[in-house]
Amino acid sequence: MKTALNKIFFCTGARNHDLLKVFDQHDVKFEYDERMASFKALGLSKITQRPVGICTTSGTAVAECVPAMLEAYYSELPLVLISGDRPKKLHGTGSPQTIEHESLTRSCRRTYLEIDSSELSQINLSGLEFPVHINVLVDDTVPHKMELTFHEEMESFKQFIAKFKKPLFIFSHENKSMRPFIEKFAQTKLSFYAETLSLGRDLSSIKTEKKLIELFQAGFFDAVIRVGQTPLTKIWRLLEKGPLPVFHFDSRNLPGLSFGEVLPLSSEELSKSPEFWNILKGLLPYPVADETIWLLDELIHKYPEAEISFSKKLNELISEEDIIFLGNSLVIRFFELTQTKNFVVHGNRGVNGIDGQLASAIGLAMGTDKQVHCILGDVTTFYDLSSMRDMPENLNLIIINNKGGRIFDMLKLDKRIVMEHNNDFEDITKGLRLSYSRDLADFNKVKVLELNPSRVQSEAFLREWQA
Ligand SMILES: Cc1ncc(C[n+]2csc(CCOP(=O)(O)OP(=O)(O)O)c2C)c(N)n1
Repeated sequence: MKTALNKIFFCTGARNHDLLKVFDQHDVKFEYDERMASFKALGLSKITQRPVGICTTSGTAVAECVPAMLEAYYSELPLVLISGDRPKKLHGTGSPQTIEHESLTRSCRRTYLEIDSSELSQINLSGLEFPVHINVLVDDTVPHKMELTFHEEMESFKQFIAKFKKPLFIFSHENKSMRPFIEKFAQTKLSFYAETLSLGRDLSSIKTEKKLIELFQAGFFDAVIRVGQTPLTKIWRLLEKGPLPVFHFDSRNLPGLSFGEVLPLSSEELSKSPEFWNILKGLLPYPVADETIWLLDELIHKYPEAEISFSKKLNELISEEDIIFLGNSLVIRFFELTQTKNFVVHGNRGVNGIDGQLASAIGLAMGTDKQVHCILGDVTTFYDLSSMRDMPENLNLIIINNKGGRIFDMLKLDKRIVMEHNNDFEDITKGLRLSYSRDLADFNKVKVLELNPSRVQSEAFLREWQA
């Protein structure tokens, strides 16, 4: 940037990752809690009277900066919030972690700039009125020609289906269980991938995301039909590059992609629609042999201390009677990968923020007599530490402490944003008078169970799994 910032608090995320290079010449401090980081920035700007930056990923991360920006606004302090955002064409579509950033800071900024990532290095802060919010549109997609169309009638689906022979059906999640719909769909013998939050994971005919991606990349499918809200699977991000036509059934009337045909119907409405089931009769079932589950079993035996193996063990230990709350990022992915039981699973997948997850599980537990198991990563747990003071009787917390935001390792991003650490939760939990163990044998006996997967085994597992 033209005017050097006193310091930049860089809050880790995939969306703003590419902006790191702009700050090569700056004093960068890595953070993962935007609320705290922006208050640190505030304190620093107070004492130095010079602009201090906070750079965040998209979604709730931006909202977490609002309290410090408000304080800066009324104290007239030079805070500069730089948010990484999805490209314009994805705004308002419900695409993963995409929300309206501009309106979030309206009451706490004096300058708002919306720029392309290539323009960030040219920004000159002198002369701007503080606090400043710079929203940077980071584009990682290849432009494509497919369109977005909204429909009201099932006839549009009939016309869509008529063009294809091997569509892939993806069932993601809704605010109610999609299981009754998925049970009915399974009888058609058509292949489908049901995510864990659909509550029909165990019924999925395509057993692993690995198989799904293999088939997808081999050109096995000729179209995609999605029922539910924006999916979690990696396919969704691959689809944005436009390789296949997509039909969306989403009661929010959101495509979650920049293209496709949308019909605002929920799985419950589809279940009751004779037309929908009649249309499906025009498709011939195509069997998918899924040998990846054998490989998964083999690797779980070979690497018992790997994170995926811990996930499998938790799957075995948790009763189908209980409720599960899953945090981002690897936690939910690995749980889905190893799930074979009929679980009731919740997660905050509206905009995928890692903030407030333990608090969300606390609220969930307050509304049920059932036992709730909240499984979170270490960074996600640290983000919501103060919630630990108030854990209801029927809630236990399982922390998968893999010593950093390992999702960024998986995505092969800059190592610095993993924020590797050597912390554990033992003293914190004991200080809060919560029973604690690191031994899986104590599952259901302690309030907080911390699991430390072996890094070496986790990496070896993934290497062989992804080969
Ligand atoms: C509020 C917010 N800030 C930042 C992010 C970006 N983000 C996604 S996952 C992640 C790290 C999560 O780490 P951890 O909880 O340890 O889980 P792991 O990646 O190891 O599975 C971050 C910082 C986000 N989703 N939400």
